[in-house]
Amino acid sequence: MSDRNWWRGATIYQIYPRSFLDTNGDGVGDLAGATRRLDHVAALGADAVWLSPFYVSPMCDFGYDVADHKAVDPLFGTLEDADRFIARAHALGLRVLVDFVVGHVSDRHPWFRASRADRLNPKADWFTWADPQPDGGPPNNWLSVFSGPAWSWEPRRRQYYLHHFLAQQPSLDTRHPDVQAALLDVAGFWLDRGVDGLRLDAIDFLGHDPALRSNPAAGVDPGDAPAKLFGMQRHENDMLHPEGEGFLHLLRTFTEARGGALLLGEVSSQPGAFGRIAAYTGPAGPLQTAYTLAPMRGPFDAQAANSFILEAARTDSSPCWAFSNHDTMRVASRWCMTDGKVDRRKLALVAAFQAALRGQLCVYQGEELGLTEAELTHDQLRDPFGIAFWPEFKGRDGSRTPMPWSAEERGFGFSDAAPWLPFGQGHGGCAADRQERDPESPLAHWRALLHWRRDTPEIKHGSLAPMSLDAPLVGFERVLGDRRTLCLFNLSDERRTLSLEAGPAVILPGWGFQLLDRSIARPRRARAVAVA
Ligand code: TEU
Ligand code: CA
Repeated sequence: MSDRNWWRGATIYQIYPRSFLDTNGDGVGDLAGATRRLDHVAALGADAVWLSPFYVSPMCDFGYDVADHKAVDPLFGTLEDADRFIARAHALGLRVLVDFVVGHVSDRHPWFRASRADRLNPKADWFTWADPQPDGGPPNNWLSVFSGPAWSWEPRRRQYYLHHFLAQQPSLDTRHPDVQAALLDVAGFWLDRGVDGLRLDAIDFLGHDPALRSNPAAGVDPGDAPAKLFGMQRHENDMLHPEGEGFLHLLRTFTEARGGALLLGEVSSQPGAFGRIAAYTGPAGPLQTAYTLAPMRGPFDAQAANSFILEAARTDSSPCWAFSNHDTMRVASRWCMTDGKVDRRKLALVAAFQAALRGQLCVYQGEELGLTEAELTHDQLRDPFGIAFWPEFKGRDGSRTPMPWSAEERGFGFSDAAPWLPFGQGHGGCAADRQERDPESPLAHWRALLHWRRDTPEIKHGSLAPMSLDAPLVGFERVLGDRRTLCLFNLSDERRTLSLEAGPAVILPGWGFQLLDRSIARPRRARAVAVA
């Protein structure tokens, strides 16, 4: 495997720096803190780390509103701290991905300040500007993900500008050659500093209908509250336009010419997400891999698990599997509860399922500790998205609370000061140091899984053959040459027995699983029949 292919089958650990470790006592995690805890990430068995934004920002969207791509926000440290982070990661054998917010900038970014000044300046067309309707209203009905219209009025130009997210996050026109050049320059800046890849934010939003036609009304009622509001229309014209891929191809050509870099895309949960992953990451696609929030929107039952298995089996796609991140309810609370309590069997099963899939993995900080979604009161919320949709939807802060490192230490080893968000309920008891001493802990389990994945060629690099089992059992086989591992999961509380064509029956306790090395046992394909 050439060095350029290091990312195949890799586990990417996501650090949300604000909440990882605070080293200067201001209650906010920083780059020095992230560096100090990289040994935890390496010991876990990760291959790479993705750092969420740490650039200069007014923090309206906690760093996803970048005001200077080439400088570190003083809250997080300095450029030297970023260099030290990269050097330490490399010394530990970890690759580094930084977040690249390609679709928009902060309204305080010099690019937008220039663009909004008048209609004739050199950056006048770097963003999407449009005249008002005759009644003074916005040019069309497009909505912002973060509530309200996707258009805001700019009195200096007497025009509206497009923003798919906050009004403080004007959307760039990535079709504009000067914008493309400016973005490639940013990518080059970070590649020159030694980063190995870029996580590309919200790529489904890069292209829209050039004629700015309104979206048609939606006929269906989507499940969750934000989707309900955002989903009042079908996103036919404001996003998912093929033109959006143009810049991604340019970026790929650019990174390939510089020795290669991993491009990890973030795909929205709009219908057809896995088809888009295939388009982005297949043979003609611009990216090596991409994840979607789509699985995180639904339950984890046999039907859902089988649909993930089928997606992981596709040879025309290279998905990255993420079950938690800073945008969504933590997986422990979403999929792993029994009678209102975290069920360690479910935590272990979901982790094993994820770790056994074909593709790449994203593991979000705290997921390895089995942290639950924190319950916050309205006045504790910081996320503008949560504040806008309260109380139907509580936003993303519940997944962004600080890491508990030490059960005994003040501030659970995260900070001496009051943290920027409170700790989640019971998170002190989940502290990393306590789990270090517990061989049955989620941390111990994750470590074992990720090392197993790394050391088992068919799990890291093999193909995936789905098995057709009756619910509540699901399973698949991973195959590479004459190596094969059978991965079986029981998604129920009751013990199940499985008779395979060859070999003894397999017993799966309630919420149990088996990862069976069948390399030597037999040359033919297993056909399993479930027996209750
Ligand atoms: O997320 C894009 C995206 O579509 C999400 O905003 C999602 O719809 C939302 O979080 C609801 O769960 C990326 C980043 O991951 C997110 O943190 C940013 O807020 C967003 O882009 C804007 O940059
Ligand atoms: Ca700090």
